[in-house]
Amino acid sequence: MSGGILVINGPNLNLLGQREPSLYGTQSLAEINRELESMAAAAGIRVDFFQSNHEGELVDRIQQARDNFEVIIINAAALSHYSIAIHDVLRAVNIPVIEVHLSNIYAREEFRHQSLISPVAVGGIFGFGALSYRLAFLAACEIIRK
Ligand code: CA2
Repeated sequence: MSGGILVINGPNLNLLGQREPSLYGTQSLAEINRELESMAAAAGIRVDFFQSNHEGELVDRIQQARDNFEVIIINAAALSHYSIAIHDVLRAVNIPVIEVHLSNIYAREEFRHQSLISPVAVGGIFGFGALSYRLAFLAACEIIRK
């Protein structure tokens, strides 16, 4: 089936809700995804989810998204800051990309201030915890409607 939104999460985000609640909140990734699922159902838009701790698996999944999804929402986690492979594949698939971060990466360590996702994204949302995903989802729905 083609169309819809693919939500991708990178390394360690499977730990959400279990550790570092002051930085990343108390909701698990499954809980965040459930909220996005209800938003998708209300909007009549297909949504699919993928999380991996492995750069190559993320690259494979993004390659497969070509011609199958209208928007990619991605929190590439630490890979955001240094993965040329993810930058390249996002550019190659030619699908609008929305970058998400739970935390405000620009208010943290300097090594988090660079994102290799931003140059290939239509836009990004960071610093609102789990709300960042929901705001990104609304933006994705608008992109699909236009
Ligand atoms: O703020 C974000 O969403 C980040 O993408 C999260 C990444 C971090 O490397 C980025 O700089 C910003 C880290 C994800 C790790 O998530 C954990 C969750 C719970 C416990 C430990 C790590």
